[in-house]
Amino acid sequence: MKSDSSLPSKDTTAWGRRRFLNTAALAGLTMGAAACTDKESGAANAPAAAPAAAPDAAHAGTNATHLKPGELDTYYGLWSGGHTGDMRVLGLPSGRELMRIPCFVPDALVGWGITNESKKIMGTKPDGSLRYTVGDSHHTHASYKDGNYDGRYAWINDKINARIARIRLDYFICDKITQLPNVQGFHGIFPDKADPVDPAINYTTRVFCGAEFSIPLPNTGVDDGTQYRSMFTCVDAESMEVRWQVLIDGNCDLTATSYDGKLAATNQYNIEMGVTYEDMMSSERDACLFFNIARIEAAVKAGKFKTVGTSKVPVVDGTHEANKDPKTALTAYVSVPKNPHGVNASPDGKYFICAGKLSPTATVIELAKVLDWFDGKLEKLDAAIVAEVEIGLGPLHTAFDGRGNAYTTLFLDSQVVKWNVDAAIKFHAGDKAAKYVVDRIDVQYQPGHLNASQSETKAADGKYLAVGCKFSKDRFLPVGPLHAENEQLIDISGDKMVLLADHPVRGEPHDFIIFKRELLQPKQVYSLDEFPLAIKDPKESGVFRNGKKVTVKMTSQAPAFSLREFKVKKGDEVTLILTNLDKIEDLTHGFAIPNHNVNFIVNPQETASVTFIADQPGVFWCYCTHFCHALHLEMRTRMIVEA
Ligand code: RUQ
Ligand code: CUA
Ligand code: CA
Repeated sequence: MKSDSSLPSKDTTAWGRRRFLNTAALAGLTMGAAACTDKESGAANAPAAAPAAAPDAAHAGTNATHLKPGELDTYYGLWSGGHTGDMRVLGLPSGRELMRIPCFVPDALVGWGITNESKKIMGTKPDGSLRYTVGDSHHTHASYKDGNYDGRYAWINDKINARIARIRLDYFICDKITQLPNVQGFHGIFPDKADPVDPAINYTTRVFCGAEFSIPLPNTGVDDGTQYRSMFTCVDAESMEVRWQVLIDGNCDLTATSYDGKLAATNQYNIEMGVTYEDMMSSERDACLFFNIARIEAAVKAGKFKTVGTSKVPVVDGTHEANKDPKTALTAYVSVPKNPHGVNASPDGKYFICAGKLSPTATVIELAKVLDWFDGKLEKLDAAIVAEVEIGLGPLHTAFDGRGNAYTTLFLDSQVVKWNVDAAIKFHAGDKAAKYVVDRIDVQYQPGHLNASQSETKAADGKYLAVGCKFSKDRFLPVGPLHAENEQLIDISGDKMVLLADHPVRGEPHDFIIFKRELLQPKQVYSLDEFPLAIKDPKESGVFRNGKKVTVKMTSQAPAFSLREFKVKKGDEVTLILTNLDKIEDLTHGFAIPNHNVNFIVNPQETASVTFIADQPGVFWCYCTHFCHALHLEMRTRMIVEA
């Protein structure tokens, strides 16, 4: 990586960058077009790459992203936090980060992984310590009603430990985490948008999870590469329990769901089930694998399942071999060029679009035709492919504007390409005059995910597009070897895309969603009744001993804790319960105990508890860590540990 040096270089022409990545980053990967690809495509006769232009005042407005002091954003963005295992909340179009909601990894601000309540959600070992302290979140999606976000929940994945976390969008907190059994590399995640059978259920009740890695099942230490499998998992949106799993061929990458609730899909690489790198690339085409949700649930109900290992979760057989008869098939393997990436549902409800990654194409699959195949009305499943067109090098993910256009990231070209889905279908059908590529814009650099405002809802509004660029190189002040990633904002309201802003983000967010702020009604003060341990009156405060176990009950009201001091004995197991009785919005207190690894906050009307061993005699000033009052520094209490 020498050529792209550590110094902010001026020598960063688009061609230089592309050559660099084409030769270095994917060295050894073939970029040839796969079979069944439309060649002399609209890509060739498309408009040349637009320069990263200054905002076009006509439809962008020079200050579109600059809010005046006190002005509020019009969109929420929910960003995956990557390695920090949290969900980040952004305001758009400003791009300001408003909140981080910890899920998979401890967080020192709120005491996530410190309080008993958060540890219970995160999961602990028998000795009470956290089961996991690392995470790798990629994808975040929210619950639906009537094809739009309903503001109840969002979900986020942890790839490392196959965990799915749920966020309550009323309080912006993680309230449940479930570890999926018998899978590794849990990657794609998508809630359903309706029930496949009951039309009254027009909202999310399931979340689908794709596992990327194949493993021996059960994974008991016997290594036989021919026996590796992965699974597609359904989690109940309310209980967060695993409902069922489907045994499949290939590795799941991303996940998409239809608006009618009937179909879910995962795009797959490694349909050939290779274990080594070369084997994973051996076949010309992989698959977009469709799941017939109603049939799978009927099979589970009828007892046509097995279980794997110690898990009780029903597992149905979705392998290619077992699902050749469309009339009974639970799954359908629609072919796509090999090693594809993202699959995205168009907001008109008609198509799933798979990006080619190694193939310079996007594949458009018509959902009605997939359903026809399941009904025995379509002879060849691949006839559901209504377009497979060239769009540029390294296509990864697709977003939509609600006006019939798709926007796909081109990792190798460092561009976003805007293309028209209907025109692509016409071109594929033989109308070679159909110009489906509408516009291209350079982004900085190597984009992965992108998403447009309301893109994955029926209310796609075609205003803003955010692009998660994996490399930022020269776009920010140099800060050593680790570079920020560059989340860029693009105005897509006009014919031509207009780059509006760069935003540095800590690695590595991957995916995100953007939606209108009216769709959320967050609460800013808790209710005491949400917490079973709440201390509702300062008079209930005190030290309560039961052998070596001591419970300390305390309340906070600015600028004081209800106890000026409390006494315990060396060796006691102390559980400290703190209720914040302040009712005023924004009046958060913190509680830190020196030398005991304790620090957490309590928001207005919140109760939290910690348990620790008072293992050293002495006086310890427990102090409020959250600036709350003119006398915040005086807001303290003493823990006296008697020898
Ligand atoms: S993946 S950069 Cu983890 Cu979402 Cu496509
Ligand atoms: Cu309470 Cu600072
Ligand atoms: Ca492959």
